[in-house]
Amino acid sequence: MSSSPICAPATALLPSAVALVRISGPGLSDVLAPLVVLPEPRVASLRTLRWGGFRERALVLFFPGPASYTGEDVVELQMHGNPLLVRRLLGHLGTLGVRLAEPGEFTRRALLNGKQELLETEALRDLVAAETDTQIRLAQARAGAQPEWIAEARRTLAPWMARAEAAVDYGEEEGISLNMKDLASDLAPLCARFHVEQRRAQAARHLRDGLRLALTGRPNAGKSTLFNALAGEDRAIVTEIPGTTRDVLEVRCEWRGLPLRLFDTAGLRDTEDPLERLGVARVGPILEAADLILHLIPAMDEGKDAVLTRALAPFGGKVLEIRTFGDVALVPGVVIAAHQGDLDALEGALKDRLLGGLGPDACLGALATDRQGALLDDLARQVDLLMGLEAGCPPELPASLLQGAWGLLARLTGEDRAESALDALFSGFCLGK
Ligand SMILES: Nc1nc2c(ncn2[C@@H]2O[C@H](COP(=O)(O)OP(=O)(O)OP(=O)(O)O)[C@@H](O)[C@H]2O)c(=O)[nH]1
Ligand SMILES: [Mg+2]
Repeated sequence: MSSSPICAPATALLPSAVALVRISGPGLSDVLAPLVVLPEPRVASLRTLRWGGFRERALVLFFPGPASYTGEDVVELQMHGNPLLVRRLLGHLGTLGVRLAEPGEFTRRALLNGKQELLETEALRDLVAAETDTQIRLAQARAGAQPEWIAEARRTLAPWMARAEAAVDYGEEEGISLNMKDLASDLAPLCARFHVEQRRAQAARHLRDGLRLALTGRPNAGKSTLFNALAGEDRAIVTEIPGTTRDVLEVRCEWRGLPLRLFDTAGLRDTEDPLERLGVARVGPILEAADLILHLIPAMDEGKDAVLTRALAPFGGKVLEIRTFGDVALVPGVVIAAHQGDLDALEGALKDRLLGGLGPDACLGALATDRQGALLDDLARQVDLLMGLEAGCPPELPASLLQGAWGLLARLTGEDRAESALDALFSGFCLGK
Protein backbone atom coordinates (compact mmCIF):
# COMPACT_ATOMS: atom_id res chain seq x y z
CA MET A 1 0.00 0.00 0.00
CA SER A 2 1.52 3.31 -0.96
CA SER A 3 1.20 6.36 1.26
CA SER A 4 3.07 9.58 1.87
CA PRO A 5 6.17 9.55 4.10
CA ILE A 6 5.62 10.52 7.73
CA CYS A 7 7.89 11.32 10.65
CA ALA A 8 7.56 11.83 14.40
CA PRO A 9 9.64 11.88 17.54
CA ALA A 10 9.20 8.49 19.26
CA THR A 11 10.67 9.85 22.51
CA ALA A 12 9.38 12.75 24.61
CA LEU A 13 10.45 16.23 23.48
CA LEU A 14 12.48 16.96 26.61
CA PRO A 15 16.18 17.58 27.13
CA SER A 16 17.56 14.04 27.31
CA ALA A 17 20.54 11.92 26.34
CA VAL A 18 19.04 10.51 23.17
CA ALA A 19 16.02 11.36 21.04
CA LEU A 20 14.54 8.89 18.59
CA VAL A 21 12.97 10.15 15.36
CA ARG A 22 11.02 7.69 13.27
CA ILE A 23 10.31 7.99 9.56
CA SER A 24 8.06 5.70 7.53
CA GLY A 25 7.05 5.68 3.89
CA PRO A 26 7.83 4.25 0.49
CA GLY A 27 11.19 4.88 -1.18
CA LEU A 28 12.97 6.47 1.78
CA SER A 29 16.44 6.06 0.21
CA ASP A 30 15.49 8.61 -2.41
CA VAL A 31 13.34 10.80 -0.19
CA LEU A 32 16.08 11.19 2.42
CA ALA A 33 19.02 11.33 -0.03
CA PRO A 34 19.56 15.11 0.45
CA LEU A 35 19.93 14.54 4.21
CA VAL A 36 21.65 11.19 4.61
CA VAL A 37 22.84 8.17 2.66
CA LEU A 38 21.01 5.25 4.27
CA PRO A 39 23.22 2.46 5.64
CA GLU A 40 22.90 -1.30 5.14
CA PRO A 41 19.54 -2.63 6.31
CA ARG A 42 19.29 -3.22 10.07
CA VAL A 43 22.90 -2.17 10.76
CA ALA A 44 23.25 0.78 13.12
CA SER A 45 25.60 3.28 11.48
CA LEU A 46 26.92 6.63 12.61
CA ARG A 47 26.17 9.31 10.01
CA THR A 48 26.47 13.09 9.88
CA LEU A 49 23.19 14.81 9.07
CA ARG A 50 23.61 18.29 7.57
CA TRP A 51 20.80 20.79 7.14
CA GLY A 52 20.18 24.51 7.70
CA GLY A 53 23.62 25.14 9.17
CA PHE A 54 23.38 22.21 11.63
CA ARG A 55 25.75 19.29 11.70
CA GLU A 56 24.36 16.43 13.78
CA ARG A 57 26.02 13.07 14.36
CA ALA A 58 23.26 10.47 14.56
CA LEU A 59 22.93 6.72 14.67
CA VAL A 60 20.88 5.69 11.65
CA LEU A 61 18.90 2.46 11.27
CA PHE A 62 17.20 1.43 8.04
CA PHE A 63 14.47 -1.23 7.87
CA PRO A 64 13.41 -1.65 4.23
CA GLY A 65 9.75 -2.58 3.77
CA PRO A 66 7.97 -4.90 4.11
CA ALA A 67 10.17 -6.30 6.93
CA SER A 68 9.58 -3.31 9.19
CA TYR A 69 7.21 -2.11 11.91
CA THR A 70 4.83 -0.41 9.46
CA GLY A 71 5.48 -2.68 6.49
CA GLU A 72 6.91 0.34 4.60
CA ASP A 73 10.52 1.55 4.60
CA VAL A 74 11.30 2.71 8.13
CA VAL A 75 14.26 4.83 9.21
CA GLU A 76 15.11 5.49 12.84
CA LEU A 77 17.45 8.31 13.80
CA GLN A 78 19.00 8.31 17.26
CA MET A 79 20.22 11.83 17.83
CA HIS A 80 21.14 14.14 20.70
CA GLY A 81 18.10 14.75 22.84
CA ASN A 82 17.77 18.49 22.36
CA PRO A 83 14.07 19.21 21.77
CA LEU A 84 14.76 22.28 19.63
CA LEU A 85 17.18 20.36 17.43
CA VAL A 86 14.62 17.58 17.02
CA ARG A 87 11.99 20.16 15.97
CA ARG A 88 14.40 21.69 13.49
CA LEU A 89 15.05 18.26 11.98
CA LEU A 90 11.33 17.52 11.72
CA GLY A 91 10.87 20.90 10.03
CA HIS A 92 13.61 20.06 7.54
CA LEU A 93 12.06 16.64 6.86
CA GLY A 94 8.88 18.56 5.96
CA THR A 95 10.76 20.34 3.17
CA LEU A 96 11.78 16.88 1.84
CA GLY A 97 8.10 15.87 1.63
CA VAL A 98 8.02 13.95 4.93
CA ARG A 99 5.08 15.29 6.93
CA LEU A 100 4.48 15.03 10.68
CA ALA A 101 2.54 11.86 11.59
CA GLU A 102 -0.88 11.93 13.23
CA PRO A 103 -1.06 10.25 16.68
CA GLY A 104 -0.88 6.48 16.16
CA GLU A 105 -0.29 6.76 12.42
CA PHE A 106 2.71 4.41 12.41
CA THR A 107 0.69 1.72 14.13
CA ARG A 108 -2.30 2.41 11.89
CA ARG A 109 -0.09 1.68 8.88
CA ALA A 110 1.24 -1.45 10.58
CA LEU A 111 -2.36 -2.59 11.03
CA LEU A 112 -3.44 -1.78 7.49
CA ASN A 113 -0.36 -3.48 6.05
CA GLY A 114 -1.07 -6.65 8.02
CA LYS A 115 1.95 -6.28 10.31
CA GLN A 116 -0.19 -6.19 13.42
CA GLU A 117 -3.63 -7.37 14.48
CA LEU A 118 -6.21 -5.12 16.07
CA LEU A 119 -6.27 -7.00 19.39
CA GLU A 120 -2.48 -6.71 19.58
CA THR A 121 -2.62 -3.01 18.77
CA GLU A 122 -5.11 -2.43 21.57
CA ALA A 123 -2.93 -4.43 23.94
CA LEU A 124 0.14 -2.35 23.04
CA ARG A 125 -1.80 0.86 23.63
CA ASP A 126 -2.74 -0.45 27.09
CA LEU A 127 0.85 -1.52 27.74
CA VAL A 128 2.09 2.02 27.11
CA ALA A 129 -0.65 3.47 29.33
CA ALA A 130 -0.37 0.92 32.18
CA GLU A 131 0.37 2.40 35.60
CA THR A 132 0.76 -0.69 37.78
CA ASP A 133 2.53 -4.06 37.61
CA THR A 134 -0.74 -5.95 37.18
CA GLN A 135 -1.83 -3.66 34.36
CA ILE A 136 1.49 -4.20 32.58
CA ARG A 137 1.24 -7.99 32.98
CA LEU A 138 -2.35 -8.05 31.69
CA ALA A 139 -1.48 -5.91 28.66
CA GLN A 140 1.56 -8.06 27.86
CA ALA A 141 -0.51 -11.23 28.04
CA ARG A 142 -2.89 -9.80 25.42
CA ALA A 143 -0.12 -8.63 23.10
CA GLY A 144 0.73 -12.09 21.78
CA ALA A 145 -1.28 -14.43 19.59
CA GLN A 146 -5.06 -14.12 19.28
CA PRO A 147 -6.97 -15.99 21.99
CA GLU A 148 -7.47 -19.63 21.00
CA TRP A 149 -11.22 -19.48 21.66
CA ILE A 150 -11.69 -17.11 18.71
CA ALA A 151 -10.33 -19.68 16.25
CA GLU A 152 -12.35 -22.34 18.04
CA ALA A 153 -15.53 -20.28 17.62
CA ARG A 154 -14.87 -19.92 13.92
CA ARG A 155 -14.28 -23.65 13.53
CA THR A 156 -17.60 -24.37 15.22
CA LEU A 157 -19.63 -21.74 13.38
CA ALA A 158 -18.29 -22.20 9.82
CA PRO A 159 -19.92 -25.57 8.95
CA TRP A 160 -23.23 -24.47 10.45
CA MET A 161 -23.18 -21.31 8.40
CA ALA A 162 -22.73 -23.40 5.26
CA ARG A 163 -25.59 -25.72 6.29
CA ALA A 164 -27.86 -22.81 7.13
CA GLU A 165 -27.15 -21.11 3.78
CA ALA A 166 -27.91 -24.35 1.96
CA ALA A 167 -31.16 -24.75 3.86
CA VAL A 168 -32.16 -21.19 2.98
CA ASP A 169 -31.24 -21.51 -0.72
CA TYR A 170 -32.28 -25.08 -1.51
CA GLY A 171 -34.22 -26.23 1.53
CA GLU A 172 -37.63 -26.51 -0.13
CA GLU A 173 -36.57 -28.22 -3.40
CA GLU A 174 -33.87 -30.48 -1.96
CA GLY A 175 -35.46 -31.17 1.39
CA ILE A 176 -32.45 -29.81 3.29
CA SER A 177 -33.28 -28.72 6.80
CA LEU A 178 -31.29 -27.76 9.85
CA ASN A 179 -31.28 -30.03 12.84
CA MET A 180 -31.65 -27.51 15.62
CA LYS A 181 -30.88 -30.07 18.31
CA ASP A 182 -27.52 -30.88 16.72
CA LEU A 183 -26.84 -27.19 16.31
CA ALA A 184 -27.56 -26.53 19.98
CA SER A 185 -25.39 -29.40 21.20
CA ASP A 186 -22.56 -28.32 18.88
CA LEU A 187 -22.74 -24.76 20.15
CA ALA A 188 -23.06 -25.65 23.84
CA PRO A 189 -19.29 -25.73 24.59
CA LEU A 190 -18.84 -22.47 22.70
CA CYS A 191 -21.64 -20.87 24.61
CA ALA A 192 -20.12 -21.97 27.92
CA ARG A 193 -16.74 -20.63 26.81
CA PHE A 194 -18.24 -17.25 25.90
CA HIS A 195 -19.73 -16.96 29.35
CA VAL A 196 -16.38 -17.76 30.97
CA GLU A 197 -14.68 -15.19 28.75
CA GLN A 198 -17.34 -12.61 29.60
CA ARG A 199 -16.64 -13.08 33.28
CA ARG A 200 -12.89 -12.84 32.73
CA ALA A 201 -13.28 -9.79 30.48
CA GLN A 202 -15.39 -7.97 33.03
CA ALA A 203 -12.78 -8.53 35.72
CA ALA A 204 -9.93 -7.65 33.33
CA ARG A 205 -11.67 -4.38 32.42
CA HIS A 206 -11.86 -3.42 36.09
CA LEU A 207 -8.17 -4.21 36.55
CA ARG A 208 -7.24 -2.33 33.39
CA ASP A 209 -9.07 0.81 34.48
CA GLY A 210 -8.25 0.46 38.19
CA LEU A 211 -10.94 -0.20 40.77
CA ARG A 212 -12.50 3.07 41.98
CA LEU A 213 -13.03 2.64 45.71
CA ALA A 214 -14.66 5.36 47.83
CA LEU A 215 -14.19 5.13 51.59
CA THR A 216 -17.06 6.43 53.67
CA GLY A 217 -18.39 6.14 57.20
CA ARG A 218 -18.96 8.21 60.29
CA PRO A 219 -16.10 10.37 61.61
CA ASN A 220 -13.37 8.26 63.24
CA ALA A 221 -14.55 5.09 61.49
CA GLY A 222 -10.96 4.48 60.37
CA LYS A 223 -11.22 5.68 56.75
CA SER A 224 -7.93 7.51 56.59
CA THR A 225 -6.17 4.69 58.43
CA LEU A 226 -7.38 2.23 55.78
CA PHE A 227 -6.58 4.69 52.99
CA ASN A 228 -2.96 4.91 54.15
CA ALA A 229 -2.68 1.15 54.66
CA LEU A 230 -3.90 0.41 51.12
CA ALA A 231 -1.79 3.19 49.57
CA GLY A 232 1.27 1.91 51.42
CA GLU A 233 2.16 5.47 52.41
CA ASP A 234 1.26 8.05 55.00
CA ARG A 235 -0.92 10.24 52.74
CA ALA A 236 -3.89 11.18 54.93
CA ILE A 237 -3.79 12.77 58.37
CA VAL A 238 -5.01 10.35 61.04
CA THR A 239 -6.01 11.59 64.52
CA GLU A 240 -8.44 10.54 67.23
CA ILE A 241 -10.32 13.83 66.67
CA PRO A 242 -13.58 13.14 64.79
CA GLY A 243 -13.85 15.24 61.60
CA THR A 244 -10.14 15.21 60.74
CA THR A 245 -10.49 14.69 56.98
CA ARG A 246 -12.17 17.50 55.04
CA ASP A 247 -10.87 17.47 51.48
CA VAL A 248 -11.26 14.48 49.21
CA LEU A 249 -7.93 12.68 48.87
CA GLU A 250 -7.17 10.48 45.89
CA VAL A 251 -4.36 8.02 45.43
CA ARG A 252 -3.61 5.50 42.69
CA CYS A 253 -1.82 2.41 43.84
CA GLU A 254 -1.59 -1.32 43.50
CA TRP A 255 -2.52 -3.33 46.55
CA ARG A 256 -1.99 -7.12 46.54
CA GLY A 257 -2.07 -7.14 42.73
CA LEU A 258 -5.21 -5.00 42.51
CA PRO A 259 -4.84 -1.63 40.75
CA LEU A 260 -6.83 0.81 42.88
CA ARG A 261 -8.04 4.39 42.66
CA LEU A 262 -8.80 5.22 46.27
CA PHE A 263 -10.81 8.13 47.58
CA ASP A 264 -10.72 9.17 51.24
CA THR A 265 -13.56 11.46 52.26
CA ALA A 266 -14.86 13.47 55.18
CA GLY A 267 -16.74 11.46 57.81
CA LEU A 268 -20.50 11.83 57.40
CA ARG A 269 -22.51 13.41 60.20
CA ASP A 270 -24.83 16.35 60.76
CA THR A 271 -22.54 19.15 61.82
CA GLU A 272 -22.64 22.89 62.45
CA ASP A 273 -18.95 23.34 61.67
CA PRO A 274 -18.87 25.25 58.36
CA LEU A 275 -15.57 23.68 57.27
CA GLU A 276 -16.71 20.17 58.01
CA ARG A 277 -19.98 20.85 56.14
CA LEU A 278 -17.98 21.79 53.06
CA GLY A 279 -16.12 18.49 53.35
CA VAL A 280 -19.35 16.51 53.74
CA ALA A 281 -20.81 18.23 50.66
CA ARG A 282 -17.96 16.84 48.58
CA VAL A 283 -18.66 13.23 49.42
CA GLY A 284 -21.76 12.71 47.20
CA PRO A 285 -20.08 13.00 43.79
CA ILE A 286 -17.26 10.71 44.92
CA LEU A 287 -19.76 8.03 45.97
CA GLU A 288 -21.58 8.46 42.68
CA ALA A 289 -18.47 7.85 40.55
CA ALA A 290 -17.14 4.88 42.57
CA ASP A 291 -17.18 1.27 41.37
CA LEU A 292 -17.58 0.25 44.97
CA ILE A 293 -18.29 2.19 48.16
CA LEU A 294 -16.62 0.80 51.27
CA HIS A 295 -18.85 1.71 54.20
CA LEU A 296 -16.61 1.48 57.23
CA ILE A 297 -18.42 0.68 60.47
CA PRO A 298 -16.39 0.31 63.68
CA ALA A 299 -16.90 -3.14 65.20
CA MET A 300 -18.05 -1.59 68.48
CA ASP A 301 -20.88 0.38 66.80
CA GLU A 302 -24.34 -1.06 67.30
CA GLY A 303 -27.42 -0.25 65.24
CA LYS A 304 -27.66 1.75 62.04
CA ASP A 305 -26.22 5.23 61.66
CA ALA A 306 -29.14 7.36 60.38
CA VAL A 307 -26.94 9.85 58.47
CA LEU A 308 -25.12 7.10 56.61
CA THR A 309 -28.25 5.09 55.93
CA ARG A 310 -29.72 8.19 54.28
CA ALA A 311 -26.54 9.05 52.34
CA LEU A 312 -26.02 5.53 51.01
CA ALA A 313 -29.64 4.77 50.14
CA PRO A 314 -29.22 5.68 46.43
CA PHE A 315 -26.17 3.40 46.06
CA GLY A 316 -27.51 0.19 47.59
CA GLY A 317 -26.03 -2.21 45.02
CA LYS A 318 -22.48 -0.94 45.22
CA VAL A 319 -22.02 -0.56 48.96
CA LEU A 320 -19.85 -3.03 50.82
CA GLU A 321 -19.94 -2.93 54.62
CA ILE A 322 -16.55 -3.33 56.26
CA ARG A 323 -16.17 -3.65 60.03
CA THR A 324 -13.12 -1.71 61.24
CA PHE A 325 -11.49 -1.94 64.67
CA GLY A 326 -11.47 -5.74 64.39
CA ASP A 327 -8.89 -5.75 67.20
CA VAL A 328 -11.31 -4.06 69.59
CA ALA A 329 -14.52 -6.06 69.21
CA LEU A 330 -15.55 -9.39 67.74
CA VAL A 331 -18.28 -9.17 65.07
CA PRO A 332 -19.33 -11.19 62.00
CA GLY A 333 -18.84 -9.93 58.42
CA VAL A 334 -15.84 -8.47 56.58
CA VAL A 335 -13.67 -7.48 59.51
CA ILE A 336 -10.34 -5.62 59.34
CA ALA A 337 -7.89 -3.93 61.66
CA ALA A 338 -6.14 -1.54 59.31
CA HIS A 339 -3.69 -0.02 61.74
CA GLN A 340 -2.29 -3.53 62.33
CA GLY A 341 -2.25 -4.33 58.61
CA ASP A 342 -4.89 -7.04 59.02
CA LEU A 343 -6.70 -6.69 55.69
CA ASP A 344 -7.11 -10.24 54.36
CA ALA A 345 -10.91 -10.16 54.61
CA LEU A 346 -11.01 -7.00 52.50
CA GLU A 347 -8.91 -8.59 49.75
CA GLY A 348 -11.32 -11.52 49.47
CA ALA A 349 -14.37 -9.27 49.52
CA LEU A 350 -13.00 -7.00 46.77
CA LYS A 351 -12.22 -9.94 44.51
CA ASP A 352 -15.71 -11.35 45.09
CA ARG A 353 -17.59 -8.12 44.54
CA LEU A 354 -15.64 -6.52 41.69
CA LEU A 355 -13.85 -9.37 39.97
CA GLY A 356 -16.42 -12.15 40.24
CA GLY A 357 -14.06 -14.07 42.49
CA LEU A 358 -11.19 -13.90 39.99
CA GLY A 359 -7.71 -12.68 40.83
CA PRO A 360 -5.38 -10.92 38.37
CA ASP A 361 -3.77 -14.21 37.27
CA ALA A 362 -7.13 -15.62 36.20
CA CYS A 363 -7.56 -12.59 33.91
CA LEU A 364 -4.33 -13.05 31.94
CA GLY A 365 -5.15 -13.13 28.24
CA ALA A 366 -8.76 -12.03 28.74
CA LEU A 367 -10.32 -9.33 26.56
CA ALA A 368 -10.24 -6.07 28.43
CA THR A 369 -11.25 -2.94 26.54
CA ASP A 370 -14.79 -1.53 26.45
CA ARG A 371 -14.94 -2.20 22.71
CA GLN A 372 -13.91 -5.81 23.13
CA GLY A 373 -16.21 -6.37 26.11
CA ALA A 374 -19.24 -4.97 24.26
CA LEU A 375 -18.59 -7.18 21.21
CA LEU A 376 -18.13 -10.24 23.41
CA ASP A 377 -21.45 -9.51 25.13
CA ASP A 378 -23.17 -9.25 21.73
CA LEU A 379 -21.52 -12.47 20.63
CA ALA A 380 -22.68 -14.36 23.72
CA ARG A 381 -26.21 -13.01 23.24
CA GLN A 382 -26.25 -14.10 19.60
CA VAL A 383 -25.18 -17.64 20.48
CA ASP A 384 -27.69 -17.78 23.36
CA LEU A 385 -30.43 -16.91 20.85
CA LEU A 386 -29.20 -19.62 18.48
CA MET A 387 -29.28 -22.20 21.24
CA GLY A 388 -32.86 -21.28 22.09
CA LEU A 389 -34.33 -21.64 18.57
CA GLU A 390 -37.32 -23.97 18.14
CA ALA A 391 -36.99 -27.14 16.05
CA GLY A 392 -39.29 -26.06 13.23
CA CYS A 393 -38.15 -22.45 12.83
CA PRO A 394 -37.50 -21.11 9.30
CA PRO A 395 -33.80 -21.53 8.32
CA GLU A 396 -33.49 -17.78 7.70
CA LEU A 397 -33.46 -17.26 11.47
CA PRO A 398 -30.39 -19.38 12.37
CA ALA A 399 -28.72 -18.28 9.12
CA SER A 400 -28.91 -14.62 10.06
CA LEU A 401 -27.87 -15.23 13.68
CA LEU A 402 -24.87 -17.28 12.52
CA GLN A 403 -23.92 -14.54 10.07
CA GLY A 404 -24.27 -12.03 12.87
CA ALA A 405 -21.97 -14.01 15.17
CA TRP A 406 -19.44 -14.40 12.35
CA GLY A 407 -19.51 -10.66 11.71
CA LEU A 408 -19.01 -9.91 15.40
CA LEU A 409 -15.90 -12.11 15.45
CA ALA A 410 -14.56 -10.20 12.44
CA ARG A 411 -15.22 -6.89 14.20
CA LEU A 412 -13.53 -8.17 17.33
CA THR A 413 -10.33 -9.11 15.52
CA GLY A 414 -10.49 -6.08 13.22
CA GLU A 415 -10.75 -8.13 10.05
CA ASP A 416 -13.71 -6.06 8.93
CA ARG A 417 -11.34 -3.05 8.77
CA ALA A 418 -13.98 -0.65 10.12
CA GLU A 419 -12.50 2.85 9.91
CA SER A 420 -14.65 4.16 12.75
CA ALA A 421 -13.16 1.62 15.18
CA LEU A 422 -9.66 2.58 14.06
CA ASP A 423 -10.33 6.30 14.45
CA ALA A 424 -11.53 5.76 18.00
CA LEU A 425 -8.53 3.58 18.79
CA PHE A 426 -5.83 5.85 17.43
CA SER A 427 -7.17 9.00 19.01
CA GLY A 428 -5.75 7.50 22.23
CA PHE A 429 -2.25 6.93 20.87
CA CYS A 430 0.80 9.07 21.34
CA LEU A 431 2.81 10.63 18.57
CA GLY A 432 5.46 8.44 17.04
CA LYS A 433 3.68 5.20 17.94
N1 LIG B 1 -7.65 0.13 67.60
C1 LIG B 1 -7.87 0.59 66.36
N2 LIG B 1 -7.78 1.90 66.11
C2 LIG B 1 -8.01 2.35 64.88
C3 LIG B 1 -8.34 1.47 63.80
N3 LIG B 1 -8.52 2.21 62.68
C4 LIG B 1 -8.33 3.49 63.05
N4 LIG B 1 -8.01 3.59 64.34
C5 LIG B 1 -7.80 4.82 65.12
O1 LIG B 1 -9.02 5.57 65.12
C6 LIG B 1 -8.78 6.96 65.05
C7 LIG B 1 -9.52 7.57 63.84
O2 LIG B 1 -8.97 7.03 62.65
P1 LIG B 1 -9.04 7.77 61.24
O3 LIG B 1 -8.43 6.87 60.25
O4 LIG B 1 -8.48 9.15 61.34
O5 LIG B 1 -10.61 7.86 61.06
P2 LIG B 1 -11.43 8.60 59.90
O6 LIG B 1 -12.58 7.75 59.59
O7 LIG B 1 -10.51 8.97 58.79
O8 LIG B 1 -11.93 9.90 60.67
P3 LIG B 1 -12.37 11.32 60.04
O9 LIG B 1 -11.31 11.77 59.10
O10 LIG B 1 -12.43 12.17 61.26
O11 LIG B 1 -13.69 11.12 59.43
C8 LIG B 1 -7.29 7.12 64.97
O12 LIG B 1 -6.81 7.38 66.26
C9 LIG B 1 -6.80 5.75 64.49
O13 LIG B 1 -5.49 5.45 64.92
C10 LIG B 1 -8.42 0.08 64.10
O14 LIG B 1 -8.70 -0.78 63.24
N5 LIG B 1 -8.17 -0.31 65.39
MG1 LIG C 1 -10.05 10.74 57.90
